[in-house]
Amino acid sequence: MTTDKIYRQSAEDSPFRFNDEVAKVFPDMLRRSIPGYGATVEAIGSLAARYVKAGTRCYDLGCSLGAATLAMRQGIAVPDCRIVAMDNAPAMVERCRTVIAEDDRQFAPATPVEVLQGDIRDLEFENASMTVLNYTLQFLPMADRDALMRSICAGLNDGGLLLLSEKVVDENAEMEQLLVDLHHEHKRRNDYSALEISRKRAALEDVLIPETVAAHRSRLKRAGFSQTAVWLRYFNFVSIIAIR
Ligand code: GEK
Repeated sequence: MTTDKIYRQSAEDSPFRFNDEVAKVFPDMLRRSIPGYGATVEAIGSLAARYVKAGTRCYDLGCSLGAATLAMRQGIAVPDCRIVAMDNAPAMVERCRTVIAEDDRQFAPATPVEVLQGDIRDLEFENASMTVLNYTLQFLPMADRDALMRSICAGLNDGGLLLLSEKVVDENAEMEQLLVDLHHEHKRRNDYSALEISRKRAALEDVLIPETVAAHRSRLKRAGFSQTAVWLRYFNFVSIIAIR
């Protein structure tokens, strides 16, 4: 795994982009930056084993290098399924295709994966039993989030599952400050310097727009999901399951 050193030297203050430099170090970046990321990927496998139905599709939206896709593929216990993985960053898609091809070669898994380059806002969802938005919705303009969620819900079969993970913001300013501090302390323990942490924070400003847990849950309800639950929370990182 290549170590993420992007903000060690970077003097420029350009906004964060999912480019080749980021794609190269991405597994290390997520592992050291998102508390609970590994637990989330593991749960995606367990949920796939429970929720994916024979003859249906699964979607991994903002798939990056395909970590959630691989977890779903390993978890699926029924025949005739297909996973559609999409990302709009060419550097991510290129590497993701290599990762999936290597998995195909080594394990010859039963479930095919199609890796598409494109915007998830343009994707048409159908006959889905499981959809994953693992830390992706937060990068979409606020105005587009409701429509995407409605179309994801409409494309799920009854009883189908959405897993939504997001960085969130707390309603209470004091609690929010504490959670941000704890997250930064976590990053310090994972060998990011204070300068790297503050540079990355500035680069993500206006790129990653977090919402409250309540806002996410009410959007899910508006979109047509019948039940939602927060199954994981680690500082200001949350993972929610929603059933259509
Ligand atoms: C994982 N899910 O490892 N259309 C398609 N892709 C998009 C869009 C869009 N409109 N906006 C952003 N992306 C992954 C991690 S990373 C999370 C997801 C993070 C893509 C973007 O290119 C990037 O690859 C991904 O969403 C977000 O489980 O970096 O914090």
